Amino acid sequence: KKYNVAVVGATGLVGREMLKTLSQRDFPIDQLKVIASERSEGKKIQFEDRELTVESVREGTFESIDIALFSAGSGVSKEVAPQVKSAGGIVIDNSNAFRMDPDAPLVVPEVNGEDLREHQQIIANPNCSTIQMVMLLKPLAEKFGLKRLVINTYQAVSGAGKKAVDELIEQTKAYLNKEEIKKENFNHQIAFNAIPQIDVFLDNDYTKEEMKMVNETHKILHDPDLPVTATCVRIPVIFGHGESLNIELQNDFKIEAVKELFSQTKNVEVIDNPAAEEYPLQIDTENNDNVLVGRIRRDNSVENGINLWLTANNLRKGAALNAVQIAEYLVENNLV
Ligand code: 11C
Repeated sequence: KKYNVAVVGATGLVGREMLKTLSQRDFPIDQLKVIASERSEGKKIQFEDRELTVESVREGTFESIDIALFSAGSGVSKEVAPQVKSAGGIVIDNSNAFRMDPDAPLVVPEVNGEDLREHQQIIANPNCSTIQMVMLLKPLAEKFGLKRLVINTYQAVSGAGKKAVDELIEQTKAYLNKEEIKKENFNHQIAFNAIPQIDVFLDNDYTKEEMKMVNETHKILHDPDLPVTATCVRIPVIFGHGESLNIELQNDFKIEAVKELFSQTKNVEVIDNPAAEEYPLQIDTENNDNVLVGRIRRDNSVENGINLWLTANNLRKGAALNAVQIAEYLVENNLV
């Protein structure tokens, strides 16, 4: 069987990656619609041997659509996703519009794919930095139990979209040429700098990105009481998010057993050879869909503590690939 698929936000960084991923993974597509804002209407997008024309949302756009992948911001999702649902289709939404909605499963297929069985046509794709992290937390939770988690992120500018990538490149050139640094997407200079703010500040002085990591982790792991705290930092890297995790486990463990556990976890790759100075790098994620983990070592300051470092491609496993994997799970389990 083949499915009618729409990509909403098809001209953006994640939207393009969604199209690429659908093709690379041979998703069974019959009709394919590429949808974006009116500004992009009429643009052509090549998908395999099809030349697609970008449409904007109109009456009837979603009439025959089985699955719509959204990555056009939460405003568009809130407004347009209900239209897909009432036309009978399923939405897989990459924005934060529905993540905390109790009716919307928030899913990383390797971690909580089973939650898709209860879907009510709107499914949320988690935040990129949450996705890569829960891929490691799930096996640890199952084998040793989780007690507390401290997260520090080192996030790529592509998480903030194409214009943010351009801004890093322009600022870098301007800095090297001793020209004026122009700021539009980031409140502070990002070239040759680190900015300890991702998304807006909330009343508790954490940023929205930091609270996403807390709340989404609770929901995905079905562990709403797990103590989690995060500091999220933007760094001048284009692709690939890095994270340093400090994890306290419930039970005692051997560090070799943790490495072994990760090496047996699907779509996780251990790169951990201090003697050869080998560990995951953000640049390693450009053409690698796995979550890369290394620097795995015991935290001797607490009982049952681990420190580790992980990287993953924020546009692929952190966004487009995870969304397509959700679609694949739906198809494989007759949930469309
Ligand atoms: C960033 N994590 O790196 C963000 C991008 O809620 O889906 C993804 C925002 C989201 O800026």
